[in-house]
Amino acid sequence: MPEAAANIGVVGLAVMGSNLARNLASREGNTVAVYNRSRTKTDELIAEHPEAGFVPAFSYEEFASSLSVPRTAVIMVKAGGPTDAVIDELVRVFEPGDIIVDGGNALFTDTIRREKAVRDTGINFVGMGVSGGEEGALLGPSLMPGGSDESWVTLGPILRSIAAVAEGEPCVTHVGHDGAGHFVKMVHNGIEYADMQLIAEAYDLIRRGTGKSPAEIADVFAEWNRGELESYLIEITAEVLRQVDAATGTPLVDVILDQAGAKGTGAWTVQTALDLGVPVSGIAEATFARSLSSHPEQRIVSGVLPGPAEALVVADADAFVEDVRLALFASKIVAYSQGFDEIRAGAAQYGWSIDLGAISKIWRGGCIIRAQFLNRIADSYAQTPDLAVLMTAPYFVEALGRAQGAWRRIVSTAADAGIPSPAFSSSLAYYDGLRAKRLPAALIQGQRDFFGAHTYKRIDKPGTFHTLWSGDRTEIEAEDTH
Ligand code: NBP
Repeated sequence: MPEAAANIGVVGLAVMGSNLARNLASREGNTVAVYNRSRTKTDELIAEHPEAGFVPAFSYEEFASSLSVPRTAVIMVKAGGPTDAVIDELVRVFEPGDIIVDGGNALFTDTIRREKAVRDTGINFVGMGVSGGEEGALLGPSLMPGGSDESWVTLGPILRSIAAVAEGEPCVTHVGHDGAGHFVKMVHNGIEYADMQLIAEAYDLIRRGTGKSPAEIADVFAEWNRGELESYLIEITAEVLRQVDAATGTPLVDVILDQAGAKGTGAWTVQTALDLGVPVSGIAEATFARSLSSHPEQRIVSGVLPGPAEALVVADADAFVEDVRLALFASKIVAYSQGFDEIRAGAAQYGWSIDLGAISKIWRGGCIIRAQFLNRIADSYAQTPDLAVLMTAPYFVEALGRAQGAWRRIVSTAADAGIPSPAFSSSLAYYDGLRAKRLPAALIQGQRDFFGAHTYKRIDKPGTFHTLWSGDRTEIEAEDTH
């Protein structure tokens, strides 16, 4: 094996790593070193893709010596302990100035911890979100690298060359320092959970309300994909609904067990939002809806709990479908708005300078939530970079104004018919919460002060107050505790 023959390396050659390595190798000027813990995967990759000109390594020492300096390696192994194990090995064989990129689905706080630990060695550590699944890794993913400015100088040109391209622009940007990239990838996945749940609720309502078959609903989604809802998820939904099960001849969707899996990034998004105090109710409901679906031992009560006697039958199917479309669009705006709010709050908390418009642009290609309306988000941040609530941008205000009547009809129809629509209804509740001039939070403050002397503020004068509520006192007393 020639010494220092490769300009970039990949560690971890399962589906994501091998595809990313092939993507890198297909770009002009790249020679890619590859290493996997167990030798078989390396041997298979080399045998199956001679055109890639990979430089195989069978030890970390060999991997390091096959890379030109500064060395750059992308780790694509199972997140958690395996990532730490690989980082330890690379730190052992790399030198100051080299770059280690973790492209796995790491929790951003792990990335912050790892970056801090590796920094002391003089090696650059970059946590990078990678979206688009195996096909994206091969043909062009959306990439969300964090890490230092110094590492971006080296990584930028390489990552731009392998990323997806949307409207002539590569879907990669330097998101911010240390864990910023993985934070943004986490929120991307949270939005993905919400988007998928909303689409599933739309399908369920149309099916139960109109009696259309999955294939007919596939046509509806295909039609929607030609308008403002155009997106990868709507497109693949049509394909999933059209699929017929070869064994039974029935729509495949009807033979798939209705228990949704999850790998945890939705839960991370919600847990982090709770810590930051950011309401991401649409994402939370989508995550909980998967939990509810996957508890068969609880769902056995379905025949026990009473519900409406009549099944839903809508009088005008076309009008109902159009209402569902508008409800879906409005709820989707809420999901993205909540996600962007979380990124803004995370950036403030962790000291990252994140360009929200740039994030919306790099999500336009390669990733699962790619959608036409990300352009409208980019436009909104271009017009008002410090937009406090995304959906108050003029485009979204107009769209929500157009949709809100239908949205309300759909949520109330679903409730009347006993059809669960947690993401539709929580999105609407969030929307109305933001609209409300006055919230019943005032009563909650009163309750808190009553049982815990937690104090409250008044609308008519500054200060913090506590009322002596009980005992033999009949009057309400407020005292300024300042
Ligand atoms: P997996 O997540 O299934 O991980 C398998 C790889 O990890 C193999 O190469 C395995 O080596 C290696 N590995 C393990 Br397990 N423990 C190791 C250790 N202690 N030391 C060294 N290597 C170890 O692979 P994947 O599905 O290709 O995903 C790779 C990463 O990309 C993950 O973090 C994943 O979350 C992330 N990701 C996945 C997707 C997707 O759509 N699948 C999208 C975006 C990001 P072995 O062959 O020796 O067992």
